[in-house]
Amino acid sequence: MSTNEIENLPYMEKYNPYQKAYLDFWKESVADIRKFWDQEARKLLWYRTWDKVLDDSNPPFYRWFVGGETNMTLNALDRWKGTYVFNKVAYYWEGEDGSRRSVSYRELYEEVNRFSKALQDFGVGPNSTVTIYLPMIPELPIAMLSVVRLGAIHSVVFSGFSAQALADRIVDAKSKVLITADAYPRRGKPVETKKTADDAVAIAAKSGVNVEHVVVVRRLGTDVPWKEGRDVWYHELMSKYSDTTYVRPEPRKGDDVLYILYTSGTTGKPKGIMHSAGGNMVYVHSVFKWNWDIRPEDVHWTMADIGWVTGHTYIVYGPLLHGATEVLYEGAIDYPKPDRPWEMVERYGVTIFYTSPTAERALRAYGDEWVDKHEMPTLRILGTVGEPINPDVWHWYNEHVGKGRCPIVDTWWMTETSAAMISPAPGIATVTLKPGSATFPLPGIVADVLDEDGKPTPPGVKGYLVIKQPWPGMPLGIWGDPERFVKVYFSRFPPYFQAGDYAVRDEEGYFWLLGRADEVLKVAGHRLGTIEMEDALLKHPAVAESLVIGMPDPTKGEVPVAAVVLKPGYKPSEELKLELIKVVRDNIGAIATPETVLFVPKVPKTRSGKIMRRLLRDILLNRQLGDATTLEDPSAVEALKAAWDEFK
Ligand code: 6R9
Repeated sequence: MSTNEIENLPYMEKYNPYQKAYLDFWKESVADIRKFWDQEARKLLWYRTWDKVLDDSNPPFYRWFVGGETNMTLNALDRWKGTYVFNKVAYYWEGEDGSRRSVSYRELYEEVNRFSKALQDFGVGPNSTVTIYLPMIPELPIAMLSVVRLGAIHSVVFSGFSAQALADRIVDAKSKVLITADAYPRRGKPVETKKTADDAVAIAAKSGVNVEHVVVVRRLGTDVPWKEGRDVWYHELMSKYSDTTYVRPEPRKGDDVLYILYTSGTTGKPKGIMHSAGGNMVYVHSVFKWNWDIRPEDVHWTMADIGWVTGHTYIVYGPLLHGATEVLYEGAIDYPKPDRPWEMVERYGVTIFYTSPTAERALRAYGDEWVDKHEMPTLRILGTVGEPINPDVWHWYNEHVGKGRCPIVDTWWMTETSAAMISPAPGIATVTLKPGSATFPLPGIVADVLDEDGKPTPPGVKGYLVIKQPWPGMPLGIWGDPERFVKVYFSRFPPYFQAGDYAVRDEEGYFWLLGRADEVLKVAGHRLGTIEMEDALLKHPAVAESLVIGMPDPTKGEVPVAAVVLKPGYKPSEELKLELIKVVRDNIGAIATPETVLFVPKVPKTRSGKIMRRLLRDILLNRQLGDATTLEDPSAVEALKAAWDEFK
C-alpha cells in the first residue's frame, strides 16, 4: 500500500494525541507489510529463515515465509528449556468437580515428547491428520502439541458436537487416529464422550474412512465400550515411554499446514479452514503480545473452549509462545454457583481475563452481588470476543468485573484470521475506548467498510467489512476445496478478503462490528450455519422443506428458530416437534438446539426460489422491513408470522 493511500484512509484523519503513538506505529507497519512481518517473524526460532516473506504470485493463495522452516512446538516448548519458564506453570487446570492440577512447562514438554513418540509409533508423521475429540483437560493441549511436533495436522472437534458432526469431520479429514476421553462432567453429570466417539467411528467407516487407533484419556473412570486392538488407554500407552523420550520437532515449511479447524459457513457442509505452520505462528505470537501486553508474571485466562478457534489461539498457542501461564477450566461457567469464574480469578491471581458477551450476559443476569463480593485485585486487562458486545454489558463488565480499572480489549476476528484483527493493542500503545467498538485494525492490517458496489462507506453508514491486504494469519485455503475458498472470501469484493460481517465506522474512524451479513449465526458465541440445521431437519422423513432463522436472545445473542413444511400424511404435533429438535441435536449437537419448530404450509421464498432469512427475521420481529417485494407468496409470510406469534 502506498504512503499516499495510507494518508488518505479515513481513520487517519482525526485522532487525539494519545492515539497518535499507536497510529504512527500502525501506519509504518502497513506501509511495507513484508518488512513489518519479516521483523515480527525474527522474534521466533526457525531452523531455516525464509527466502521470501510473502509470495503473492497466486492470489488469493498467499504464501508466507516461503522457504522458511520451523515448528510451533520448537517455539512453544523447546525454546523455554534452560530458562526460568521451564519451571513455571503452563496450565492451572481446574475440573468442574473441583479437581485441580497444574502443569509446568517442563511437564508439558516431557508429556508432549512421550505422546509424540507414541503417535509416531502408530505411524503418524508429517501431514497425517489426527482428529481430537476431548473435553477441556490438559491432555487436549498435550495432544495438539504432540501432533504438531510430528509435523502432522490436528483437527480438533468441539466436545459438544454430536457423533454425526464428529464423523463428518473425521471423514473430510480422513483421519486414521482419534484421540478422545472416557467421559467428563457437565453440570455434575457425566457426558459419555467415548460412546459418542465410537458411534462416530462407526458412521465414518460407512463412508470408507476407517479409524485405526482410538486413544482414550481416562478423565472420570466410567465404564466404556472397548474394541480390542483399536482402542488404547492414554495412560497405558504413555507408561511405555520414559520421561527422557525425545522427538525432534519436525521442520515444517512456513506454508505447510499447521492445523485444520472446521467452521460453519453459508452452505451446509462445514469447511476445514487450514492454517499455516509459519504464518499462523507469527501472527498469533505478535497479536497475543499486542492484545494483552503479556508479561512474565501474568496469569492469563481465556474462558472459552479449545474446540473453537478462540481456544486454539488464546488458550494453547498464544500463551505458550510467550511462556505465559494460562488457566484451563473444564466446566460450566456458573457451576456449582454463578461466581465460579470470580472465585477462580481470585484463586489463581488471574491478571487478564478474556471471554464472550454471551458469558458476560449470563453472569450479569445472576445479579451483581455474585461478582461484587469478589475484589479480584490482580485483574489488569479484560477481553471480549465472539459477538458484538452491547454497551450496557460493556459497562457492567467494566464496573463490576474490572472495578473500573481494567481496559476492555474488544477483539474482532474469526476462525479464518488466526487471531484478532481489529482490537485495542495495549501491548503497543493506548487508544481511547468506546463501549461496543473494537477500535482500530491491528498493525499490519488494513480494514475497510464497503457498500454494495464496493465503495468505502462514509462515516456512520453500514457496509461490509473487508481486509485489504494479506496477513500472515490468513488461511492457506479450505481443506480439499480450493474453489470454495476463492468463492466464499474473495469473489464479492476482489481482491479483498470479505469477512461476512456488517460494520460501520464513526466520525473518528472507530470500527463498530454489527454481526454477520450472511447465513451464519452466533449462538452463545458458537458459530453455526442455518443451512446446516436446515439440512439436518430434511433428514427426518416427515420434513418436505425447512427454514432456520436466528432470532435475538437476551443471553445467547441469537437462537435458531426452525419452520418446516410437512410431507403429505404427516400432521403437526408436540411429539413431532420434539423429534425434529432431536434430529438437529443428533446431527450437529446440543448447541444447535432450535428454540422451537414452527409448522407452516409453505416456506416463504423469493421468486427466484431463495429463502431470505434476514428479511423473514425482520418480519417476525415486526421490524422496519428491507425490500420484501421479491417475496413470491405473501400468504406464506403471513402463515409464518401467525405461527411465530402463537409460539411467543
Ligand atoms: C473468534 C470467533 C467469527 C464471527 C465474526 C463476527 C463475530 C467475533 C467479534 C465478533 C463483534 C467482536 N465476532 N468477534 N463480532 N465483535 N469482537 O468468534 O471466531 O467463531 O469464526 O466467529 O464472530 O460475526 O464473523 P468465529
